[in-house]
Amino acid sequence: MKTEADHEPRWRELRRQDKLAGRRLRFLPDTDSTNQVALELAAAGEEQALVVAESQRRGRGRLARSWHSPPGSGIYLSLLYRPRLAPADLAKLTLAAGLAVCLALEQTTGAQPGLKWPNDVLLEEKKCGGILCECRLAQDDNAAAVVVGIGLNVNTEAAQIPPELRERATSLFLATGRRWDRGLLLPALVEELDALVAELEEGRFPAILAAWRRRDALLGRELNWLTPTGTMVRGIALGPDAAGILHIRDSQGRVHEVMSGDISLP
Ligand code: BT5
Repeated sequence: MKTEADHEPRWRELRRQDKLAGRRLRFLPDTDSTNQVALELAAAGEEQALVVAESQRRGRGRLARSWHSPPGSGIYLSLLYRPRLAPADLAKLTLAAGLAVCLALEQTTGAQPGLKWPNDVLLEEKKCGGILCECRLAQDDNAAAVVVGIGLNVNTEAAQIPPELRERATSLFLATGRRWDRGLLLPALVEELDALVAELEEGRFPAILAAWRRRDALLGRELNWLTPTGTMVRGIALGPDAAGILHIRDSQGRVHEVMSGDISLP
């Protein structure tokens, strides 16, 4: 069996580094949640932060869900920004982060990931990554903070995926049949995300949306939307609109704006 030393020389180097992309890099062998650490740094007044963990005990997803974060195989990353964006732009930031993951994967591995609104990154129709954006309102002299959390299954083997997720989850290793150096992917992720956050601040969401839509794995497909009130709506995905909100058209031709709730393929 190949050891980490064989296939991840850059990752080992990175773990010893204290800087990446012009910021201090906090590399934690294990933590509850990198998003939690970044939010605490925001509360302590840090302007920006970059937190990476080898494993998480309580990696979190949206709506109190969890993110399975075993050691030695995934990237668990949180970036703290204080962007010049309105609170309503948070949905756009989630889409921008998903696109950043796709661009980083495409450039470093040649893989062709898809996106599932609002925050899933897919390989071969299965989830390999997820985004969780959390914010902290402006306080005292500090501008509002946004933490962008990214979880990505890189060298995860099937046995490391909990049985109940195996049908729906995959990793870069499982999809491409080879192992990847997370130390190559991580800088690419940070670089792409920084670039897209800057684009958002410049009001260039339309360009981000266009690139997102080219990777939309749901576009034109029939799906189920479980609304926040618990009703199921079946419709055709029309893609996200200029505000980042998904539209779906039901069989009566009615168009619904999906702001929250869960989307699944029938
Ligand atoms: C997400 O939530 O997909 C956001 C995941 C964000 C994780 C990162 S890791 C770094 C940072 N620090 C944190 O604490 N979090 C962020 P959501 O759309 O709610 O999806 C969660 C669902 O995905 C779970 O309920 C499972 O069904 C599935 N899931 C959990 N772990 C998975 C994994 N490793 N791979 C694929 N699917 C997973």
